[in-house]
Amino acid sequence: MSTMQRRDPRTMSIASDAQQMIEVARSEGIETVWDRLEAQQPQCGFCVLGVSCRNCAMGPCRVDPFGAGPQKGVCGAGADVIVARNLGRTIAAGSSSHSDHGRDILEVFAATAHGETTGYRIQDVGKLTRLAAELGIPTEDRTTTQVAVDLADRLMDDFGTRRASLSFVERSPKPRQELWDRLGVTPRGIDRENVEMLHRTHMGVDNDPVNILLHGLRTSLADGWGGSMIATELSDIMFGTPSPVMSTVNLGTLKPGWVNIALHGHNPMLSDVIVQAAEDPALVDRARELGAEGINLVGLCCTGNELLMRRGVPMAGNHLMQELAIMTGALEAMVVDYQCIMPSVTDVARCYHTVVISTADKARFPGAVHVSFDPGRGLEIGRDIVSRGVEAFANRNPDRVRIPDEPVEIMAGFSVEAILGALGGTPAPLVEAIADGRIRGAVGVVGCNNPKITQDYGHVTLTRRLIENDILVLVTGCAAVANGKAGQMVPAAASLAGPGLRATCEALGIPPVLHMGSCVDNTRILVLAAALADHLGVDMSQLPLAGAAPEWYSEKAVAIGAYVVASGITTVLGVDPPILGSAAVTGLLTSGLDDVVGAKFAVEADPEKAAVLIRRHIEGKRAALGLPA
Ligand code: CUV
Ligand code: SF4
Repeated sequence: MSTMQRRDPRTMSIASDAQQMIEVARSEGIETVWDRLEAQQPQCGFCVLGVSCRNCAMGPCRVDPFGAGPQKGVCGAGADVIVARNLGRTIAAGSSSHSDHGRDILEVFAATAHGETTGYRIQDVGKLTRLAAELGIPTEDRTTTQVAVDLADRLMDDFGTRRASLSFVERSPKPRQELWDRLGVTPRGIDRENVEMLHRTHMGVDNDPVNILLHGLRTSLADGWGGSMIATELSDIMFGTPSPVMSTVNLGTLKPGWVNIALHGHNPMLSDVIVQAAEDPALVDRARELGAEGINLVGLCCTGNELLMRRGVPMAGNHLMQELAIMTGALEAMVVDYQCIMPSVTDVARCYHTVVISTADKARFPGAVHVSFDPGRGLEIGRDIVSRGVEAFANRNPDRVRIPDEPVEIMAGFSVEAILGALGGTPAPLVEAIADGRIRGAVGVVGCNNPKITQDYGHVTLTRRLIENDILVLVTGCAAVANGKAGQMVPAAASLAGPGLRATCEALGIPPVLHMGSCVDNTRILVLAAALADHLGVDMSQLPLAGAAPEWYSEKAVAIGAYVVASGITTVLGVDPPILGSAAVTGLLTSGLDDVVGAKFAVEADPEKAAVLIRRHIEGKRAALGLPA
């Protein structure tokens, strides 16, 4: 830890709440993610390049990237196969994570349709009806329940292998569907593609790196146009389709005299009933009895994004804030579901009065209290969890409470429905603004924090440079939280944008950086891109669009990047993926793919340079469409 003690917190995060809490961690001697990254140095050079394999017990094997040592694993696999297999498995892990989340939502939706849950209902009947009609499910003269049961059945099928393609693939522009068919990458079943990837990457199955990578695209498409999209759409139906809402963000959302409960992870199905439970007068009374002013719920990571988008619940922070949030000494409970929850949170919580409450049977945390989620008793479980948070308030040590900073305002809630609604129900005004050059294009800035990058610097800098140059920015996940903390997500932030984007935002009263939700909600960006392409009668790859994941860390982010590129949108990564040990794989992803799917990956760690690269890409797409320079 010694070198960490000397590192300037301003090189670790640009967010002042994080910088202050890093000092607190040091003074208290509590280890953080940054300390552990330091302790791992130097990280394995073989793994960094992707040329290590432990897929079988003849290994583990490594290929010498300098050519002197072995060039093949024991089975005979060279660097290209090893790198491609590793990447394929990473995509499958990310895609499986999103899709399993989607299935969990679908199961609760199905149980709700059958009247077997408490605390759940169909909130957006209009969206249910639209979705059913889209999928050819009869809606006339039928009850909401009947339609919901059929919709659930239909989407359950998407997880298996009963049809030639997934339900939502038809939402993509026709030329894109035809391209996927020609390439043989149209996803068939959500589970199937993931399982097939595990099969292909077993020793001695798919030994052609290009063939593996094509299936990698298919696997990712089963996430983007499958599992994740199901998660988004059904969450909207059950919890409400987001519409613009004002809230606040950063650790200042924790309130000194209140019971503070943070909801962390990714799945809204339990957190949504917890929000209902926190309004229970009996629990609020109990909090007051213990001397608190009330119950304050805040979000972390993507569960937080789900709640912020739909209910305006304040957002305590993104990925790298999870340990620091506990160190405020003001957090009674951290309720976790799954994904991106560091195992270290229970270690940090042990130093405070914070109770960590795990809720998913598939995601257990030694040291946490486990309250098993059961949608049949949703509300009751929600109350139990909130009550544990309330009771923990009695153990709070007021002398250890250090809440840094005042919260910053943020506007969220930009579902596709909300964006089209603001535009008068059609993408036409946005397409016109892009066509005449007031808005040059749009970029999805998405993904995580990674301690290898100064926290939020990549997200905030890239976004700032893009909006300054009249490029509309759509954000999800931790990128959204980063931009929110930096004050770039309120309508007044239009003044940071170039003249064309600024005028458009001011006319509509919206920020130049639109919060579109959690990581599964990147599918909203796909749906919007498809709507723009259809309106212009072109493919998505022809639009002046790009994706960026400046601070990505997770396998899910790799799956997202892959489906975005496979959908025709070039994507810039801020952290090297472990592929550089294979010239063939690197060449395909960063150049060859352009000829195959009309998009590719680029890697650029410096967000200033990434902004230039993206602007050039967007101007190139505009020129090809004959739009004014
Ligand atoms: Ni899903 S995947 S760190 S919380 S965005 Fe945040 Fe978002 Fe990455 Fe995780
Ligand atoms: Fe080594 Fe081949 Fe086994 Fe991988 S699959 S561990 S390269 S023998």
